[in-house]
Amino acid sequence: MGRLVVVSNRVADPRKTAAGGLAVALADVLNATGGLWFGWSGKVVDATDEDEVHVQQAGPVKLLTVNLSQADHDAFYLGYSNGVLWPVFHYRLDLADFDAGYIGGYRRVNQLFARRLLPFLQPDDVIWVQDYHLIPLAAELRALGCRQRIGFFLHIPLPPPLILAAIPGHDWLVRALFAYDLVGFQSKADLNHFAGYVETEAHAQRVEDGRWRAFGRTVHAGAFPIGIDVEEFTALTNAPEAMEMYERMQKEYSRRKLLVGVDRLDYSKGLPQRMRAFRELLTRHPETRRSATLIQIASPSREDVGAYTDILHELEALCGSINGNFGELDWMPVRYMHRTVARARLPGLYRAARVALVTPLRDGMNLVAKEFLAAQDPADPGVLVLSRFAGAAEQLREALLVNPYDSEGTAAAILLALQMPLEERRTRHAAMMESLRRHDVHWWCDSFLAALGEARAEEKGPSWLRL
Ligand code: GDG
Repeated sequence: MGRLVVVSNRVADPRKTAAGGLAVALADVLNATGGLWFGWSGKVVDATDEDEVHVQQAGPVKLLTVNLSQADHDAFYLGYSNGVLWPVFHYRLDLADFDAGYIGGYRRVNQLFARRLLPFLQPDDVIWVQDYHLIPLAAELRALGCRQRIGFFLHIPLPPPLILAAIPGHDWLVRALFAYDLVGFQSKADLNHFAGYVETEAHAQRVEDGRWRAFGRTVHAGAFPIGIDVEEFTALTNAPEAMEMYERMQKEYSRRKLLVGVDRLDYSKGLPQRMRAFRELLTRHPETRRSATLIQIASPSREDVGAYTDILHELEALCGSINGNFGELDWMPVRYMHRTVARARLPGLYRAARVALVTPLRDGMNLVAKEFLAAQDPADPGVLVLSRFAGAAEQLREALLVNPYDSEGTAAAILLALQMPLEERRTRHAAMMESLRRHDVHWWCDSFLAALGEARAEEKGPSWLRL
């Protein structure tokens, strides 16, 4: 294949494993093709140097970044991406801020990305655009004459048609997807929502399985559930920093069973609901009181978005009240930390836990669930309690699947997890590991790029260019 050009909101150096997930996944193919990675530098500056593209060489890979002006950052990043698309795509219309000014900034930054990237492109490049910040990027590139293959992957869920239709300008957004050759989703549910929307709202024709025709274009769409690099994560688990963390946790909690939750502090992750389920467990099953401790890491995230401050306060109040009501001088039920744990130590924490609570209200995939499984000792593995609303639940059927809105049901599943016999833990873990290995992050990357290599959107006319 030609050179791979990745475009995402933020850029990571694929040589640094601390960058995690996506960077590790893309490193091989970026290195092999001498690729480019283009995105925002993370810097907000005066409008004057917006035209610059910063070029950094990372081995054979070029990292290209642009700065954003304050106004663009506020409208594009805080406003439209995280104030409209993130909440609505996670089914939270109540949290969306449909300020009419945001969409202009969103479009402006996508145009700016297209104009800045264009001079670096070669005719046989394959362009892979990542996530909701950049939905109209292909259409903006096409408007500038770009004819390369362009694929798009949505890391977050796509909501059902009627929820999507609540966004002013939803038709514009979906039309923009038809400028891609291939659109990838995390799950079959998301793909079905796409099909439902384009067939009802845009009167698209399903040409054959996996292809839809509308706006004079035929686009390919499919589900490509993202995975983790199982080998890399196993190596991280066996490295000294993680082992040391594991041993410290084992010693500290030798008399109790450890439950763990690791999430970005985000309202989609269901943290207050999780705390209520844990409180339900302690209330209904007093025998769990001194024998279980929940460690909840809530790593800081998007703190300049209002809804995130609300969730922080709600979570702090719940943890405080659980500890106040149930705590003893020598036992605190919840250890809550609003801090980031070093990536090298995370697997040690996962491995020391008997139970992981991964209970988002909605999640594209959820990689924490997969990392927890990969960090376990197969001879004595912990149990995954997983929300049925995480994309990962389509694959990890042997987890204890819960409805996070149902605190009684979730509490019952946590109890089952705490009491699960060794043999059953092993069987469930082994089955899920097989799925994790089969569909790891390299499979995700290879299968998307192979499908993109075969997908070529047919064009009937230039009407789709008019966004
Ligand atoms: C989006 C979608 C989809 C978390 N806390 C710490 C920490 N993390 C790491 C985890 C994991 C990553 O962050 C979180 O990934 P998730 O998949 O759970 O969730 P999002 O950040 O919301 O990601 C999601 C994903 O994109 C990929 O497509 O699965 O559905 O929402 O890797 O380990 N890492 C460190 N310290 C922490 O405190 N080092």
